[in-house]
Amino acid sequence: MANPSSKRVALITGVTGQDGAYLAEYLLGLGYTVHGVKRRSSSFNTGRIDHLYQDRHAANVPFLLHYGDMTDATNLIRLIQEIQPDEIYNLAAQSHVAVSFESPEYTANSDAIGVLRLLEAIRILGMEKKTRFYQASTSELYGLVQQIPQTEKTPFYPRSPYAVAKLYGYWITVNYREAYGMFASNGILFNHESPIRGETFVTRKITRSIARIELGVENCLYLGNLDAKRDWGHAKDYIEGMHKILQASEPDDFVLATGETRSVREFVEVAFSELGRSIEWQGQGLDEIGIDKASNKVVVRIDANYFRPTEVELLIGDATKAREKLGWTPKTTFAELVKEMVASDLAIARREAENGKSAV
Ligand code: NDP
Ligand code: GDR
Repeated sequence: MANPSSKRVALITGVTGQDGAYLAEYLLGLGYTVHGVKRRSSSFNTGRIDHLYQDRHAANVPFLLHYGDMTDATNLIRLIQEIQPDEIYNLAAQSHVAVSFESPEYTANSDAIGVLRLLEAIRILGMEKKTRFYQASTSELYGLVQQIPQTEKTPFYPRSPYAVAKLYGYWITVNYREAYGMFASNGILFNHESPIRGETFVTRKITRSIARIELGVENCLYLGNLDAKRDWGHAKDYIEGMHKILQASEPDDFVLATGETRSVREFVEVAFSELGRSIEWQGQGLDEIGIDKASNKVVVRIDANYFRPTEVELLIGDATKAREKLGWTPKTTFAELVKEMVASDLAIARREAENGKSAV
């Protein structure tokens, strides 16, 4: 399966996720041959990339999927040997912070040791000089606020098993770069969202739920910490940054962020305002409620289960280095992001209502 033409070959782990889907589409548009690693699942898990898939029996198919798992070194070594990628984008991870408190060992296995498995595979196969490696690092590394805005030089203080696992991933990438001269880079990406964001991350949870409230198929949105602040950008902008990181003249680590921060509470308000609704907050702590002023109905409540044992309260990134060295800047504004997500979830909720799928 070695590269039959001069086309560049990329391997994406986590291709079925939000970023993997956008990145695969972007690289195909640039003329790459793209190989994606997907996990075996008992039900279809390729909904985000089905539109990219072509019959693999046709000649020169540019997009190919392979079964694989970050916890299986033999599988990763074999895939890299067969595919001979010029670029590897390691996006696969148990990426949910709250879930990492429930499954800490699995999270460490996939998100920390998984990175090592890929780097070792490159080394074992003697591909250190051929293959460029991108590691999906995260603003969760900053955790407990040390300084704002956060830059590549800000000290890390991870606050979840997910972030601790990603800390290992970050440093093992740096170490392999320094020890073996590999082109291995970290993108320290702040939160990025889109209409295909996983439904349990807070932005998508909000836009999906308020669309269903609008159609009367759901009554109330249940949330945890409304005061956490995040630097939210659009995933499509961020995957372009990933690609730029691997095209740089030298391997390095880069923050990608918008430089603006907003609370979960503000996200809720802006999302509801897209539907012409205005929210009034009453009460405090676990008893706080959000009331839709027009209907006087309670549309937001607090559920203690959505609080985390340790929280990351404030993230705001400074992407100056990426702007200056890579020419990367985010294009989508916060208002445009929320508008797009609400519109998309409204369309989905309408389709589900028409098909009778959206019982409360
Ligand atoms: P998603 O959760 O949408 O996608 C994660 C992908 O990883 C999915 O394709 C998932 O497969 C796959 N995966 C999970 N575990 C394994 C495993 N053991 N073996 C193989 N594949 C696995 O995440 P995003 O697209 O949002 O994020 C991409 C990467 O970037 C992640 O590493 C995340 O931690 C990181 N990141 C994300 C940010 C964001 O705001 N989105 C910010 C900073 C970093 P399946 O579809 O089968 O579940
Ligand atoms: P995060 O994203 O933890 O930043 O990790 P998430 O959307 O899950 O949480 C953001 C903030 O919202 C608060 N919150 C809730 N979160 C969820 N999921 N559900 C709720 O009901 C809820 N209520 C309040 C959270 O406490 C938190 O403060 C994401 C992931 O994509 C990671 O993989 C990535 O590394 C980071 O972004 C950057």
